[in-house]
Amino acid sequence: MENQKTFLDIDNPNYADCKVVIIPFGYERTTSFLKGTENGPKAIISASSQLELYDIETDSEPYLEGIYTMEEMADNSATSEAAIAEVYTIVGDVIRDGKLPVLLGGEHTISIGAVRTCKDKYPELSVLQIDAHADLRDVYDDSKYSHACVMKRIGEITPYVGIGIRSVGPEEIKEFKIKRENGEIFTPDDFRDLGGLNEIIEKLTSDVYITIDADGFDPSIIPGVGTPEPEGLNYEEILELLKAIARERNIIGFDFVELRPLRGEVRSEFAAAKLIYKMLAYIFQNN
Ligand SMILES: [Mn+2]
Repeated sequence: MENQKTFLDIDNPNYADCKVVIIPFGYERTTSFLKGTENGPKAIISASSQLELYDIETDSEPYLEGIYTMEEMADNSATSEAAIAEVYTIVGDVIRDGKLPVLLGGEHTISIGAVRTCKDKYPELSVLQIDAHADLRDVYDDSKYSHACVMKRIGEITPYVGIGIRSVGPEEIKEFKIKRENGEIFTPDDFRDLGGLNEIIEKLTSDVYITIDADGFDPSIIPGVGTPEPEGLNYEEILELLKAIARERNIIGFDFVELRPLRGEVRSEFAAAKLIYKMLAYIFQNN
């Protein structure tokens, strides 16, 4: 793509000098309700040009760590399995280069490839999921790699904890209840009833990959999603959780998926871009 914008609209530094790699991967094929997540990465990157480079809370300028933005590489004619394999390779290369991958979707399916490759390098991997949906279906629309099956597949790779879950289908109820009972899934109410965040952090191993589905947030904060489920987590709640994990654990990569930009309404992508930059501030503050 010619003259593609970079995250924060900064000139791409030399790849070798960067600690962070932004990977735009707007793959969209199995989305259930409303299309448009293929434009998520472009919208987030475009909105990021309006961010200030200084973060007040951490008194830092995270971009000084070096942020490299790759070109968009998703091919929507590819099967889900092929897209997952492509993400596996791209994220794997970034991890092996000792850098932090930040994957932008696209539909949630792509996170499977990222988790698989992180698990290769970090056998003690665990995953934190922020999402409105349990995504625990074994098969959806005849596919085991639908975005509605993503946490079922990820759970087969490595342990995970899901936060913000408030939408569960009949075929997911049994597993949802077991995981909720075990403290591996928290509804927004469960999350708010916790005395602190330790109960979540204790479930996470030393090396953590974070997958953020935009619909985990309340739709008043991020309305640009396919299924804007009410009663989501607010921005401050998610920031507090991410800050605590960055302090207590080694975050080895993260993704932000399922954002569906709305015409004439930049709130969603701006909140996403700011959250991503905040994550970088928290991660490098603790390194
Ligand atoms: Mn979701």
